[in-house]
Formats: sequence, structure tokens, C-alpha cells
Amino acid sequence: TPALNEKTKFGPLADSDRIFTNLYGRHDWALKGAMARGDWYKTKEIVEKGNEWIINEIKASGLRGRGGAGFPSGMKWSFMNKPDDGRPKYLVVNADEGEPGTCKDREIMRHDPHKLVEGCLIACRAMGARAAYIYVRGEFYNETTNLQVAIKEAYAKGFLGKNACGSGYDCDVFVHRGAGAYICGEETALIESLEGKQGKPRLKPPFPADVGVFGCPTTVTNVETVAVAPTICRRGGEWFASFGRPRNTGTKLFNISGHVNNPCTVEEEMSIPLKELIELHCGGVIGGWDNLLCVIPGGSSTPLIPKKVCDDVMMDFDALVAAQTGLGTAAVIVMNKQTDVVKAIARLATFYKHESCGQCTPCREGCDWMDKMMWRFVEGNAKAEEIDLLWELSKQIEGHTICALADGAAWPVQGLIRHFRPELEARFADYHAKHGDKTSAASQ
Ligand code: L3W
Ligand code: SF4
Repeated sequence: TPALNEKTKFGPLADSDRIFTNLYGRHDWALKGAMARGDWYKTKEIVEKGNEWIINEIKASGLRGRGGAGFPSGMKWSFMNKPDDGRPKYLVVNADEGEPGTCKDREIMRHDPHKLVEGCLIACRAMGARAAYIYVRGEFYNETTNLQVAIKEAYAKGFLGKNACGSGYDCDVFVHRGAGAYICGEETALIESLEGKQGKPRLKPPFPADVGVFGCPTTVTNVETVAVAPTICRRGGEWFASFGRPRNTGTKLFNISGHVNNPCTVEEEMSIPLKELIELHCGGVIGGWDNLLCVIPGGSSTPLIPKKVCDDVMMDFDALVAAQTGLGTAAVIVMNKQTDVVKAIARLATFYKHESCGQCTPCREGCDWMDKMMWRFVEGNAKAEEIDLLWELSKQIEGHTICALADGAAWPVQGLIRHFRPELEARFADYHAKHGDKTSAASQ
């Protein structure tokens, strides 16, 4: 373990407190290895305890959705506990991990698929669902294969299917592969896609808990959220809640990429300081902490934060919202001072423009305009007042569309303007000094 700096409050999470013990590929991901690590242990008893007991443990754990929104999981699962109206209920696991920088669910399916499969049974029991669909990103071919093997093993042992684990509860799990569209990670687009239609988001309400897949009550939830449920039920909600701080509890997978010496996916305690996360597990920033420029803390949709914020910020929902960003998927993208941050954000603008499904005018047209402006900003061929124009454009997009893709497109641009306005202005001045009196208008 590397030496910790004096600000350290946390230290590394003990191996005995890790849920994902196989993440680093040290063991057998198949059933034998999984059972040796504690998966499928006393699952029958958990399922027999019933929906209220499971939901109460999840509520006690303080678990919040790990897909980006951080919605309280116990509450979300309890939305399914309505009087039976004859419609079947479904669990849909969102494994369409497309958020740039994010690869935690991929690691779970690759190295710990049984945690997800067991989690499906427990979550289904909690919601009264008899079937779970795992919607996997199309590019995750090998992960889908592992998952399918794990499901097959679970059926062969009687852990799934009729009378799952001998509990008297019938439950099936199916895998469905996506076809590589980012928007299909949005829950209602995912539902449309699962139904065989184009992945275009639906208006909410009605929420999927009322009208979901095939018109039936559905909970769409992230891989990590489902995969931690068995351990929470075995060790108790209070155990999980003992990590982190109120409203921000538990352990959490973090993906750290970009300019660090050792990019990795690691499980840590929620609320760990960002600096400590990077120094403990990634061998620090390339060129040292003082060479840090900024960090995108939660996948590409979350606005960047500059070094002075990174110095002290904790990695949790509330701390990052207070820092005008978000925990998102906890995919930390580190940029050091050798980065052209304007170009990095322009690259993201192109991504969102490409992935917009085109239903909403502010998203379809706005993402295109943001992309055009951002690439002119990269060149420097713009006027200082256009920074305010871009800000205004991003505000016209944010909150005015069917789904959160458009917000996710607007926020990175806003983060850049919020923290790097002087750099943008200097870039424009430099461009005009080199190219004489040409203005941006001439290049449009
Ligand atoms: C019933 C109500 N259900 C809310 C449910 C709702 C959903 C969940 C959270 O966006 C964010 C987005 C991305 N009755 C309900 C209700 N629900 N009120 O609760 O809903 P919501 O609308 O807060 O969020 P969302 O639509 O799930 C997700 C951000 O995540 N993000 C995305 C990352 C991408 C990935 C990936 O690639 N895996 O996760 C990153 O920041 O911007 O803000 O289930 O139905 N009254
Ligand atoms: Fe489609 Fe964008 Fe509207 Fe979402 S916000 S529904 S991606 S056009």
C-alpha cells in the first residue's frame, strides 16, 4: 500500500469489506469460484424472507442507484409493490454501459457475473417480478458470453427457473444484446429497444414502474445496483450503511482513466476524497498532483472540476453536487496540464451530437450547434462574446427535452465555460493575433 498523505481519512477499503472480490481477475468467475467467494450462499433464505424484508434491507442500506441518477433504490423497488392488477411485473437490468469513461458494469459481467445473476433473483423477489431481462451493450460480446454461462450454470443447479433455489419462487433471467446506441442506456429507450422498436425515449410520466416493458410495471436498474443486493441482504443493510456518510452510503466501484499512472477500476468507500482515490489506487497523476488540470468526476455527462476543487472534494453524490457537478457513474476522467481541455470537451460535444436520437428540437439542433461552436473554439476562431452565446445555447437545451441526454450534452460545455473562460478568451486573442482581423463570422 502506498504511503498516505496527512489529509487521509479513509485508507484503502479492507479486502473483507469488498463486495466485488474477483474484479481483478484473480479467481474463477464461473460458478465454482463464485460460490467459493460466497455467492449463492443462503439465497433460499433471503428469497423466502420475502419482498418487504428485502426492500427494508435495501432501504436500511441507503443504496442509491449506481447508473447515474442516484435515486434511492429501496424506494424505487417499493414502487412495484402495488395491488396485483393482472399484469406481470418485470425487472430490467441496464447493462448498456455507454457513458464515456465508464466500464464498471463491464468488469462485473466479466469477472463477477454470478453476483448479477443472484442479484436478479433477489431483486425480482423484492418486486414480485417473475422475469428479469439483462439488456447488455452490443459491444460487450465476451461479457455477454460470461453472463450467459453464469445463467446456464445457475439454471443447472436449480438456482433459477421454477422453484428457484428451492424457495418456492419461480424466476427466469434472460439476456438481450443491444446494438450499440448510447441512447438505449436511457431507461425508456431501452424498453423500446427491448420491445423490438427504435431506441427512442418515451415521455415520463408514466414511469416504467407504472407502464414499462410490454406495458407492464417494470423497474429498470443498473448492473452494479442489482449486483450489490445479495451482499447487502447477507451482511445487512446497516453494514452497507456503515460506509461513506448519510445519504451517500456504501462501497462503490470507481473507474479512473486518463492521465494517471495506473488507470483502474476499484471498489472503494463512498465519500473517499478524490485525491486519495487517485493516489491510493492509480499511482497518482502523471507529472504529479500539481500537474493536474481538471477532472470529469462521473462520466462524460458530469461537468469538469478544476484542480482547486479536486484538492478537497469527496467522491459522493452530495459533495459533487455542491461542486456543481455530479457523481454520475463514478467514472473519473483525469486530465493533466498537457491536455487541450477545449478539444476534449469538443470531442464530447461531437459524441452527443452523434448519439442524439433527434426527437426533440433543442437536443437535435442544439447539440449540432454546440458541436460546431466548440470546434471553432478549438481553433480559436471566435469572439469573446460567443462564449456567452454558447452558454445561453446550453441553457436553452438543458431541461427542455424528453430525456437527460441533452442535459448530459449541455453540462460538459457549461463546466468548461464555468472554469476555463479566461483560457478560452486567451485562445481567441491568440488566434486573432496570428491571423489578423478575421472574425468568426467569416468562417461560418
Ligand atoms: C416512479 C417516480 N419512478 C424517478 C425512477 C425513474 C428512474 C430513476 C431515476 O437518468 C442520469 C441522467 C444522466 N415514480 C419516479 C420514478 N423514478 N421518479 O427513478 O430517474 P431520473 O429521472 O432521476 O434519472 P434517469 O432518467 O435514470 C440517469 C446520468 O444518469 N448519467 C448517465 C450515465 C449513463 C450510464 C451508463 O452508460 N451506464 O448510466 C451520468 O451522469 O445524465 O441524469 O428509473 O424511472 N415518481
Ligand atoms: Fe432524443 Fe435528445 Fe430528446 Fe433524448 S433529449 S429524446 S436523445 S432528442
